[in-house]
Amino acid sequence: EPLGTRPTDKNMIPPTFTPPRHEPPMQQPPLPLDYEKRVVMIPMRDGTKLYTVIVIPKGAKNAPMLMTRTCYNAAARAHAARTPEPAAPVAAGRRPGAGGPAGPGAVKPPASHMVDELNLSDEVFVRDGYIRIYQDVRGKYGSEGVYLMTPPPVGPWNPTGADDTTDAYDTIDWLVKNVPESNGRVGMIGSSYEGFTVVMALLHPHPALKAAIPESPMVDGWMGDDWFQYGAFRQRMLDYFVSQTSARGAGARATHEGSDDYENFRKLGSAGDFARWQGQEQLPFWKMVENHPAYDAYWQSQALDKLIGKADLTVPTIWLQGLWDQEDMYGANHSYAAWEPKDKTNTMNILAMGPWFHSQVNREGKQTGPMYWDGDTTAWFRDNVQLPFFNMYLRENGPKADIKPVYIYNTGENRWDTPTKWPLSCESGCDWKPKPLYLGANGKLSFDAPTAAGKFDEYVSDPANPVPFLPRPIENSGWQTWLLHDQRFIDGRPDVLVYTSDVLKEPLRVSGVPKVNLVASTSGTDSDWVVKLIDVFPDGHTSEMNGYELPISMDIFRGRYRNSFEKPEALKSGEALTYKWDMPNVNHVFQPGHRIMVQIQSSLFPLYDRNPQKYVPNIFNAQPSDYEKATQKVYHEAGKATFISLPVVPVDLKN
Ligand code: PG9
Repeated sequence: EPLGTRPTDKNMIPPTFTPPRHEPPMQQPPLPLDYEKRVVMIPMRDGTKLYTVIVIPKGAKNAPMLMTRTCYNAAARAHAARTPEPAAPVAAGRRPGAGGPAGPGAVKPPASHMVDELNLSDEVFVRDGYIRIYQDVRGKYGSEGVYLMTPPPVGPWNPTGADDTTDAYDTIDWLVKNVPESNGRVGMIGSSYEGFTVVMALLHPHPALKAAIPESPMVDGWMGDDWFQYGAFRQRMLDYFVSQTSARGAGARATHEGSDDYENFRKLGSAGDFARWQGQEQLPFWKMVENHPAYDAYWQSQALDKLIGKADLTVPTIWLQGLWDQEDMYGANHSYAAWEPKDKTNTMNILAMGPWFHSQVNREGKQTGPMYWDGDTTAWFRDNVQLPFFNMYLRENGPKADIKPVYIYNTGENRWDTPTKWPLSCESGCDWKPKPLYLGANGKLSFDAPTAAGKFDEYVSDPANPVPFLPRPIENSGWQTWLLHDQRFIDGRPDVLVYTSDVLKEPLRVSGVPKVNLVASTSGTDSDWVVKLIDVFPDGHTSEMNGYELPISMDIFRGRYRNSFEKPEALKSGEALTYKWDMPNVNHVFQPGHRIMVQIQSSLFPLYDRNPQKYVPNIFNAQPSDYEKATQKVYHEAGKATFISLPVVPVDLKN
């Protein structure tokens, strides 16, 4: 009998079943284990069985269950087999994190303690006696069925009759009946794709699902999570299509010709050309993306924040994401906003935004890029928010916890703020109103609206020489923290406009969503616009941050979607047009001595595919001859003011 399985139930793995992953080898396991691992195939309503690993502390009784549904290999996720830690705090920096594809941990022998067998992010729950469950989504790794990546909910775009809502429901139903050590209460947690599966479960939750924490969930793949950003395509995600959908287990490694993706993508033309070169024509997911470049019914049908808005709020939920989340910056806060009107007691729908990159909540949180925080912000969050939150709802007569409606890190003052609602400053319904920060002549940025006529700045955007999002060569390093990268590497380029405020004499606090109002023209008929809000650190000090240009919010917008995300239109060449969009949330204090900077450019390459700047119906099929230089003008004149509406609040505001 393989270690970790106990075939005592008809739903346990039949003896003939060979899981595609290796179970931990039997060489000298450091017995005895203080936990038991059961691997079960849980039947769904359509007969498909899903591979599920249930890790139970020895002697557990009445224990809460915490589940993650994953596309990243449940066997490996439940077998991090971390090296036992020396004492904190030294240990914290050396611990491997969770929340991504399985690493080499998958072939290690089992750890003798459950706390070492599982991930860092599980530690608080293991120490508290939780049963931890990992399940492969249908069609991945040990689970039967067909894998559709982030499948739309059952409906016109998913006729299979099953989705991650029904699968979560059926799994929870099975768990409450078949895990006698449990108290019948289930929580769900997971980041990114695993966060997507949590959100799907919330659309029609099983009554035993008592609390949920979707972390950086992928919610709307077109508006701002993973695949597109306001219509600009994240072509570097093409590799993910290959790794996820080319095999049931770990997929193939996508081909790249050279070591610099800037060159790899530029050379091959459109993102479509690159995908075709990689052989993606064989992958159904790529075909869907290729055929749906705009925000049509396909994408709208799977915009989970819109569906959350229509669902009843019955499960207390913490919507969590990083303030520098380079992959899923959109989903959690929009889902929070969608449910907020239904949270009559202000206790059920909670927003948490830490000073983190994507999924950092499951790793160490003392530092993000160049920024050092006040202690380990992620350990603090897991100990002081996640655990008491789940304990309150997943234990019988769980201890009442003082969970705040909002946790948002103040990245300028290095502390958690816990206001009663979010945002603090907005056009309507907030205590404070935003203030426009205007571009002006001679690269000036100020709160004074421009009064002169005929003022603009111009640059030539050349698709043959796009603005890189990181210094070249662009490989994988730097990905997690690129959103915090010092923007000095770019601000001397002639195709990047830079506007800077005077040195601040007083601190300035911003707490909410900066909104772009860009007035610009292009000599082409389509264009991308990138706007960055930057905190410029003072120079001349003995600090690593001397003169650092720290982006605190940035976004790209594909011009053709100016009037409609669903029906793109060519831009009128040479006409000053207004582009409006919301930037990612900020909770920041620009300190005295700092300056505020805004940068504007027309590409962020090769993260996003190039806009040919000549309107073509589908940019995935743009031909080399469609890529044209364009002269871009950004206006800062009376009646054509470009500004960012900053969510300013009083600086002495407590929280
Ligand atoms: N951001 C990753 C992802 C989620 C969903 C779809 C595609 C990619 C992730 O970290 O899981």
